[in-house]
Amino acid sequence: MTVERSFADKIVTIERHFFEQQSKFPEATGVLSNLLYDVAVSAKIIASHTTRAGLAEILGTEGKENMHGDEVQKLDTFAERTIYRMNDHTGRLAAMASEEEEGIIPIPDNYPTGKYVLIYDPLDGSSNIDFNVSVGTIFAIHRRKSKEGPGTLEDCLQKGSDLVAAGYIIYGSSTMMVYSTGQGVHGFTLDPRVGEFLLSHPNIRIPAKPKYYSVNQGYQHRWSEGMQRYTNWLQGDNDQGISLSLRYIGSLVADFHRNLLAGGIFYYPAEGKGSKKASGKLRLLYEAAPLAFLAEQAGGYASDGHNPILDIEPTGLHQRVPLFIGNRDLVKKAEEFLRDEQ
Ligand code: AHM
Ligand code: MG
Repeated sequence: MTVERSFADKIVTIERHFFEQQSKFPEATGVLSNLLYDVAVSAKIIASHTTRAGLAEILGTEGKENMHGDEVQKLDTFAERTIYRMNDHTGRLAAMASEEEEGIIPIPDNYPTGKYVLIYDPLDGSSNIDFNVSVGTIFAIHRRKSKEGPGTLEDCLQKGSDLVAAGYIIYGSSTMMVYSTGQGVHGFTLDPRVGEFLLSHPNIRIPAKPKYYSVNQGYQHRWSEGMQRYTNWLQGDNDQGISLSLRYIGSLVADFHRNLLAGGIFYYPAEGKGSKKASGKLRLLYEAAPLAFLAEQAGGYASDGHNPILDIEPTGLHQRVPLFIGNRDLVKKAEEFLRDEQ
Protein backbone atom coordinates (compact mmCIF):
# COMPACT_ATOMS: atom_id res chain seq x y z
CA MET A 1 0.00 0.00 0.00
CA THR A 2 1.34 3.45 -0.85
CA VAL A 3 0.40 6.16 1.60
CA GLU A 4 0.21 9.61 0.11
CA ARG A 5 2.24 12.04 2.17
CA SER A 6 1.91 15.81 2.10
CA PHE A 7 2.34 18.77 4.42
CA ALA A 8 -1.23 18.27 5.55
CA ASP A 9 -0.14 14.99 7.13
CA LYS A 10 1.99 16.78 9.68
CA ILE A 11 0.43 16.94 13.14
CA VAL A 12 1.92 19.80 15.14
CA THR A 13 1.09 20.20 18.83
CA ILE A 14 1.09 23.66 20.32
CA GLU A 15 4.00 22.76 22.57
CA ARG A 16 6.13 21.76 19.61
CA HIS A 17 5.14 24.96 17.82
CA PHE A 18 6.23 27.11 20.80
CA PHE A 19 9.64 25.48 20.77
CA GLU A 20 10.01 25.68 16.98
CA GLN A 21 9.31 29.41 17.15
CA GLN A 22 11.75 29.74 20.03
CA SER A 23 14.53 28.12 18.01
CA LYS A 24 14.46 31.16 15.71
CA PHE A 25 15.88 33.19 18.62
CA PRO A 26 19.30 31.75 19.50
CA GLU A 27 19.40 33.68 22.78
CA ALA A 28 16.03 32.27 23.97
CA THR A 29 16.09 30.23 27.15
CA GLY A 30 12.72 28.50 26.90
CA VAL A 31 11.03 30.50 29.66
CA LEU A 32 8.60 32.17 27.25
CA SER A 33 7.72 28.86 25.58
CA ASN A 34 7.00 27.32 28.96
CA LEU A 35 4.93 30.33 30.01
CA LEU A 36 2.87 30.04 26.81
CA TYR A 37 2.41 26.37 27.53
CA ASP A 38 1.13 27.20 31.03
CA VAL A 39 -1.42 29.51 29.41
CA ALA A 40 -2.47 26.71 27.05
CA VAL A 41 -2.94 24.31 29.95
CA SER A 42 -5.01 26.90 31.86
CA ALA A 43 -7.14 27.21 28.73
CA LYS A 44 -7.77 23.47 28.64
CA ILE A 45 -8.91 23.51 32.25
CA ILE A 46 -11.19 26.52 31.63
CA ALA A 47 -12.57 24.90 28.46
CA SER A 48 -13.44 21.77 30.38
CA HIS A 49 -15.66 23.97 32.57
CA THR A 50 -17.19 26.27 29.95
CA THR A 51 -18.64 23.22 28.21
CA ARG A 52 -20.51 22.46 31.44
CA ALA A 53 -21.72 26.04 31.95
CA GLY A 54 -25.41 25.27 31.54
CA LEU A 55 -25.18 22.83 34.42
CA ALA A 56 -24.48 25.59 36.95
CA GLU A 57 -28.17 25.79 37.89
CA ILE A 58 -28.23 22.10 38.57
CA LEU A 59 -24.84 21.82 40.23
CA GLY A 60 -24.84 25.20 42.02
CA THR A 61 -23.43 28.69 41.40
CA GLU A 62 -21.01 30.89 43.30
CA GLY A 63 -21.87 31.16 46.96
CA LYS A 64 -23.94 27.98 46.77
CA GLU A 65 -22.96 24.43 47.28
CA ASN A 66 -23.47 21.80 44.64
CA MET A 67 -25.13 18.46 45.21
CA HIS A 68 -21.87 17.03 46.51
CA GLY A 69 -21.48 19.86 49.01
CA ASP A 70 -18.58 21.48 47.07
CA GLU A 71 -18.54 25.22 46.66
CA VAL A 72 -19.11 25.97 42.95
CA GLN A 73 -17.52 29.07 41.50
CA LYS A 74 -18.87 31.33 38.81
CA LEU A 75 -17.02 30.69 35.57
CA ASP A 76 -15.23 34.03 35.42
CA THR A 77 -13.98 33.61 38.98
CA PHE A 78 -12.95 30.07 38.13
CA ALA A 79 -11.04 31.22 35.02
CA GLU A 80 -9.31 33.93 37.03
CA ARG A 81 -8.24 31.50 39.75
CA THR A 82 -7.07 28.89 37.24
CA ILE A 83 -4.74 31.25 35.40
CA TYR A 84 -3.38 32.58 38.68
CA ARG A 85 -2.82 29.14 40.22
CA MET A 86 -1.08 27.92 37.07
CA ASN A 87 1.36 30.84 37.06
CA ASP A 88 2.03 32.11 40.58
CA HIS A 89 4.70 29.54 41.47
CA THR A 90 6.61 28.86 38.23
CA GLY A 91 9.37 31.44 38.63
CA ARG A 92 8.64 32.76 35.14
CA LEU A 93 6.67 35.85 36.18
CA ALA A 94 7.43 39.04 38.10
CA ALA A 95 3.74 39.93 38.48
CA MET A 96 0.36 39.49 36.87
CA ALA A 97 -2.56 41.81 36.14
CA SER A 98 -6.12 40.68 35.52
CA GLU A 99 -9.21 42.50 34.33
CA GLU A 100 -10.89 41.05 37.42
CA GLU A 101 -8.46 42.66 39.88
CA GLU A 102 -7.97 46.31 40.66
CA GLY A 103 -4.22 46.32 41.27
CA ILE A 104 -1.33 44.22 40.03
CA ILE A 105 -1.22 40.65 41.32
CA PRO A 106 2.08 40.01 43.08
CA ILE A 107 3.91 36.70 43.09
CA PRO A 108 3.73 35.28 46.64
CA ASP A 109 6.91 35.86 48.69
CA ASN A 110 7.66 32.16 48.98
CA TYR A 111 8.08 31.74 45.20
CA PRO A 112 10.82 33.10 42.93
CA THR A 113 10.06 35.88 40.48
CA GLY A 114 10.94 35.77 36.79
CA LYS A 115 11.45 38.01 33.80
CA TYR A 116 7.95 38.36 32.36
CA VAL A 117 4.59 39.85 33.34
CA LEU A 118 1.31 38.24 32.31
CA ILE A 119 -1.71 40.45 31.72
CA TYR A 120 -5.04 38.78 31.09
CA ASP A 121 -8.78 39.02 30.76
CA PRO A 122 -9.73 35.62 32.15
CA LEU A 123 -13.18 35.32 30.58
CA ASP A 124 -14.15 38.15 28.30
CA GLY A 125 -17.79 38.44 27.35
CA SER A 126 -18.79 36.43 30.40
CA SER A 127 -22.25 38.02 30.42
CA ASN A 128 -22.86 35.85 27.34
CA ILE A 129 -22.36 32.59 29.19
CA ASP A 130 -25.99 32.35 30.29
CA PHE A 131 -26.99 32.28 26.62
CA ASN A 132 -24.47 29.70 25.47
CA VAL A 133 -22.56 32.24 23.36
CA SER A 134 -18.79 31.96 22.78
CA VAL A 135 -16.52 33.61 25.31
CA GLY A 136 -12.75 33.99 25.43
CA THR A 137 -9.57 34.50 27.40
CA ILE A 138 -7.17 37.21 26.20
CA PHE A 139 -3.53 37.36 27.30
CA ALA A 140 -0.53 39.62 26.85
CA ILE A 141 3.09 39.05 27.87
CA HIS A 142 5.71 41.75 28.47
CA ARG A 143 9.30 41.50 29.54
CA ARG A 144 9.62 43.14 32.98
CA LYS A 145 11.28 46.55 33.12
CA SER A 146 12.40 46.42 36.75
CA LYS A 147 15.61 44.49 37.31
CA GLU A 148 14.67 42.03 40.07
CA GLY A 149 12.47 41.36 43.08
CA PRO A 150 8.69 41.80 43.03
CA GLY A 151 7.24 43.12 39.77
CA THR A 152 5.91 46.69 39.69
CA LEU A 153 2.99 48.56 38.18
CA GLU A 154 5.42 50.00 35.60
CA ASP A 155 6.27 46.47 34.47
CA CYS A 156 2.62 46.09 33.49
CA LEU A 157 2.04 49.57 32.07
CA GLN A 158 3.89 49.04 28.79
CA LYS A 159 2.73 49.93 25.34
CA GLY A 160 1.52 47.29 22.90
CA SER A 161 4.45 47.70 20.54
CA ASP A 162 6.66 46.31 23.34
CA LEU A 163 4.66 43.10 23.68
CA VAL A 164 6.67 39.89 23.57
CA ALA A 165 3.63 37.71 22.91
CA ALA A 166 -0.15 37.90 22.94
CA GLY A 167 -3.10 35.73 22.08
CA TYR A 168 -6.54 34.52 22.95
CA ILE A 169 -8.50 31.38 23.54
CA ILE A 170 -11.99 31.15 22.14
CA TYR A 171 -14.41 28.79 23.85
CA GLY A 172 -16.81 28.24 20.98
CA SER A 173 -18.19 25.30 19.06
CA SER A 174 -14.61 24.14 19.43
CA THR A 175 -11.89 25.61 21.62
CA MET A 176 -9.07 27.40 19.81
CA MET A 177 -5.90 29.12 20.94
CA VAL A 178 -4.49 31.80 18.66
CA TYR A 179 -1.15 33.41 19.47
CA SER A 180 1.78 35.38 18.18
CA THR A 181 5.31 35.96 19.41
CA GLY A 182 5.87 38.47 16.64
CA GLN A 183 6.38 35.86 13.93
CA GLY A 184 2.92 35.69 12.45
CA VAL A 185 -0.32 34.53 13.96
CA HIS A 186 -1.02 30.85 14.46
CA GLY A 187 -4.22 29.06 15.46
CA PHE A 188 -4.64 25.71 17.21
CA THR A 189 -7.81 23.73 17.75
CA LEU A 190 -8.24 21.66 20.90
CA ASP A 191 -8.87 18.02 20.17
CA PRO A 192 -10.86 17.14 23.29
CA ARG A 193 -10.37 13.43 22.75
CA VAL A 194 -6.63 13.67 23.31
CA GLY A 195 -6.53 16.98 25.19
CA GLU A 196 -4.05 18.62 22.81
CA PHE A 197 -4.12 21.88 20.89
CA LEU A 198 -3.18 20.97 17.29
CA LEU A 199 -2.07 23.41 14.61
CA SER A 200 -5.10 24.07 12.41
CA HIS A 201 -4.58 27.66 11.17
CA PRO A 202 -0.88 28.31 10.42
CA ASN A 203 0.14 31.85 9.50
CA ILE A 204 -3.24 33.57 9.60
CA ARG A 205 -3.53 36.64 7.36
CA ILE A 206 -6.62 38.83 7.32
CA PRO A 207 -8.20 38.35 3.86
CA ALA A 208 -7.70 41.40 1.64
CA LYS A 209 -11.39 41.51 0.71
CA PRO A 210 -13.40 42.22 3.87
CA LYS A 211 -16.79 40.66 4.55
CA TYR A 212 -18.10 42.01 7.83
CA TYR A 213 -18.38 45.09 10.01
CA SER A 214 -19.06 44.53 13.68
CA VAL A 215 -20.36 47.19 16.05
CA ASN A 216 -23.16 47.55 18.58
CA GLN A 217 -25.40 49.51 16.25
CA GLY A 218 -28.02 49.83 18.97
CA TYR A 219 -25.89 52.70 20.32
CA GLN A 220 -25.69 54.54 17.00
CA HIS A 221 -27.67 57.53 18.26
CA ARG A 222 -24.91 58.20 20.82
CA TRP A 223 -22.11 58.32 18.24
CA SER A 224 -20.57 61.36 16.62
CA GLU A 225 -21.72 62.33 13.15
CA GLY A 226 -18.45 61.08 11.65
CA MET A 227 -19.05 57.65 13.14
CA GLN A 228 -22.54 57.52 11.71
CA ARG A 229 -21.25 58.53 8.28
CA TYR A 230 -18.47 55.95 8.50
CA THR A 231 -21.01 53.23 9.24
CA ASN A 232 -23.04 54.28 6.19
CA TRP A 233 -19.81 54.15 4.18
CA LEU A 234 -19.20 50.55 5.27
CA GLN A 235 -22.76 49.65 4.36
CA GLY A 236 -22.25 50.77 0.76
CA ASP A 237 -22.30 54.58 0.68
CA ASN A 238 -18.97 54.67 -1.18
CA ASP A 239 -17.65 54.40 -4.73
CA GLN A 240 -15.21 51.61 -3.93
CA GLY A 241 -17.62 48.73 -4.18
CA ILE A 242 -17.49 48.09 -0.42
CA SER A 243 -20.74 46.82 1.02
CA LEU A 244 -20.27 44.80 4.18
CA SER A 245 -22.63 42.60 6.14
CA LEU A 246 -23.17 43.32 9.82
CA ARG A 247 -22.18 40.64 12.31
CA TYR A 248 -22.06 41.43 16.03
CA ILE A 249 -21.96 38.85 18.77
CA GLY A 250 -21.10 41.16 21.65
CA SER A 251 -18.27 38.89 22.70
CA LEU A 252 -15.02 40.53 21.65
CA VAL A 253 -12.92 37.41 21.14
CA ALA A 254 -15.58 35.79 18.97
CA ASP A 255 -16.17 38.97 16.96
CA PHE A 256 -12.44 39.49 16.48
CA HIS A 257 -11.81 35.85 15.59
CA ARG A 258 -14.48 35.81 12.90
CA ASN A 259 -13.21 39.01 11.30
CA LEU A 260 -9.60 37.81 11.48
CA LEU A 261 -10.55 34.80 9.39
CA ALA A 262 -13.17 36.41 7.14
CA GLY A 263 -11.89 39.99 6.85
CA GLY A 264 -13.64 43.07 8.17
CA ILE A 265 -13.62 45.57 11.00
CA PHE A 266 -14.75 45.51 14.63
CA TYR A 267 -15.23 48.86 16.32
CA TYR A 268 -16.34 50.10 19.70
CA PRO A 269 -16.28 53.87 19.33
CA ALA A 270 -16.29 56.56 21.99
CA GLU A 271 -19.71 57.94 22.81
CA GLY A 272 -20.65 61.62 23.15
CA LYS A 273 -19.04 63.77 25.83
CA GLY A 274 -20.30 63.16 29.35
CA SER A 275 -21.37 59.61 28.48
CA LYS A 276 -20.04 56.79 30.61
CA LYS A 277 -18.38 55.50 27.46
CA ALA A 278 -16.85 58.82 26.38
CA SER A 279 -13.52 57.02 26.09
CA GLY A 280 -14.90 53.75 24.78
CA LYS A 281 -15.70 50.60 26.72
CA LEU A 282 -12.86 48.24 26.03
CA ARG A 283 -9.71 48.13 28.07
CA LEU A 284 -6.34 48.99 26.57
CA LEU A 285 -4.22 46.47 28.47
CA TYR A 286 -6.53 43.47 28.65
CA GLU A 287 -8.36 43.69 25.34
CA ALA A 288 -7.25 46.32 22.83
CA ALA A 289 -3.44 46.02 22.92
CA PRO A 290 -3.13 42.21 22.70
CA LEU A 291 -5.68 42.01 19.87
CA ALA A 292 -3.98 44.95 18.12
CA PHE A 293 -0.70 43.02 18.27
CA LEU A 294 -2.37 40.03 16.63
CA ALA A 295 -4.15 42.17 14.03
CA GLU A 296 -0.89 43.79 12.95
CA GLN A 297 0.88 40.44 12.85
CA ALA A 298 -1.89 39.21 10.53
CA GLY A 299 -1.48 42.19 8.19
CA GLY A 300 -4.21 44.34 9.75
CA TYR A 301 -4.26 47.40 11.96
CA ALA A 302 -5.85 48.73 15.15
CA SER A 303 -6.48 52.32 16.12
CA ASP A 304 -8.22 54.36 18.80
CA GLY A 305 -9.66 56.38 15.93
CA HIS A 306 -6.65 58.67 15.67
CA ASN A 307 -3.47 56.77 16.48
CA PRO A 308 -2.24 53.18 16.54
CA ILE A 309 -3.37 51.28 19.64
CA LEU A 310 0.12 49.80 19.87
CA ASP A 311 1.63 53.28 20.37
CA ILE A 312 -0.49 54.24 23.39
CA GLU A 313 1.51 54.56 26.61
CA PRO A 314 -0.81 53.21 29.31
CA THR A 315 -1.38 55.36 32.37
CA GLY A 316 -3.60 52.98 34.34
CA LEU A 317 -4.30 49.26 34.50
CA HIS A 318 -7.97 49.61 33.61
CA GLN A 319 -7.74 52.45 31.11
CA ARG A 320 -10.40 52.32 28.38
CA VAL A 321 -9.95 53.17 24.71
CA PRO A 322 -12.12 53.41 21.62
CA LEU A 323 -11.14 50.48 19.39
CA PHE A 324 -11.15 50.08 15.60
CA ILE A 325 -9.55 46.82 14.54
CA GLY A 326 -9.36 44.70 11.41
CA ASN A 327 -8.41 45.27 7.77
CA ARG A 328 -5.90 48.10 7.55
CA ASP A 329 -7.78 50.06 4.86
CA LEU A 330 -11.04 49.99 6.79
CA VAL A 331 -9.43 51.15 10.03
CA LYS A 332 -7.56 53.92 8.20
CA LYS A 333 -10.87 54.98 6.68
CA ALA A 334 -12.41 55.28 10.17
CA GLU A 335 -9.49 57.54 11.18
CA GLU A 336 -10.21 59.67 8.11
CA PHE A 337 -13.89 60.12 9.00
CA LEU A 338 -13.00 61.03 12.59
CA ARG A 339 -10.28 63.47 11.45
CA ASP A 340 -12.70 65.22 9.11
CA GLU A 341 -15.13 66.00 11.91
CA GLN A 342 -12.51 67.56 14.20
P1 AHM B 1 -16.47 42.36 29.71
O1 AHM B 1 -14.99 42.55 29.76
O2 AHM B 1 -17.16 42.94 30.90
O3 AHM B 1 -16.87 40.95 29.41
O4 AHM B 1 -17.02 43.31 28.52
C1 AHM B 1 -16.40 43.27 27.29
C2 AHM B 1 -17.40 42.84 26.25
C3 AHM B 1 -16.73 42.47 24.96
O5 AHM B 1 -16.55 41.08 24.87
C4 AHM B 1 -17.68 42.95 23.91
O6 AHM B 1 -17.02 43.30 22.73
C5 AHM B 1 -18.33 44.13 24.55
O7 AHM B 1 -18.21 43.96 25.95
C6 AHM B 1 -19.77 44.22 24.21
O8 AHM B 1 -20.30 45.38 24.75
P2 AHM B 1 -21.81 45.85 24.41
O9 AHM B 1 -22.70 44.89 25.10
O10 AHM B 1 -21.87 47.25 24.96
O11 AHM B 1 -21.96 45.83 22.91
MG1 MG C 1 -13.25 41.95 29.07
